[in-house]
Amino acid sequence: MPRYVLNLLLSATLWAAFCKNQPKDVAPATLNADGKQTFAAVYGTPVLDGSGADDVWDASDWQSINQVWFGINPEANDFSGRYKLAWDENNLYILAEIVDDSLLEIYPESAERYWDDDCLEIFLDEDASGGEHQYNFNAFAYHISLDGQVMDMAPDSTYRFFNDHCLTRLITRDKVSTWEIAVRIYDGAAYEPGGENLPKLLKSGKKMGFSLAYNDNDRSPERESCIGNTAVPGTNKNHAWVDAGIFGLLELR
Ligand SMILES: [Ca+2]
Ligand SMILES: [Ca+2]
Ligand SMILES: [Ca+2]
Ligand SMILES: [Ca+2]
Repeated sequence: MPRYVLNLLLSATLWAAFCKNQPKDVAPATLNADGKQTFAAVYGTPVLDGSGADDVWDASDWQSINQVWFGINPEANDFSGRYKLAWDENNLYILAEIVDDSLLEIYPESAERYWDDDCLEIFLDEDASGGEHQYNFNAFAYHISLDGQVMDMAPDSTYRFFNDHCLTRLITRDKVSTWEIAVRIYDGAAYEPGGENLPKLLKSGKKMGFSLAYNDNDRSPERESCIGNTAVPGTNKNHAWVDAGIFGLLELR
């Protein structure tokens, strides 16, 4: 059997292992010939107000956040999530709708253990190179806290704020939080911490490595689950924070 058919079968099997929080009105996952999950962002500029009432969001399909990367497989009222993607010349835009029964921030104003607070994680590999990115900028792993702070690890293995990379408006009504985020895209190979880094101008047809996840903590010092948008093969699924090779492939349409 050709390798790409095996890859497709493997990915389809992984994808079938949905967690319990599969929303009903999301588009099915699409895979390319290498078995890599693919995503598309539509062109347009939303008003960044924490509401999805924008023409560009009407033109974009919901995608699911339903792959258990770490911890428990949550019930739908504990966690469920879906998102849309858009872009213009200046930003990638993410609209994420997250159901979480308890919003928790136990490490406020701290860059320590930020992944154990409720937070959205955006993984971006600007040149889709894949590869290791734990202590370099080959790819960014932005952890966005409930108060909009953005954290990732720097080459000196400390945690740093990257608040100017992602601008977030978050509105929570009852148990539903709507995150509307503008993400600036940087050339990781040229990125200097504290330097004069200019975001890239984006064009139609550009491809980037991309994944999205939510860390859910409701009641304890540690998160109970991390749920991603990308099917990860193997037993260690909590690997996006180290390996850009498991990201999906995003195309700007
Ligand atoms: Ca909006
Ligand atoms: Ca929860
Ligand atoms: Ca890269
Ligand atoms: Ca929570």
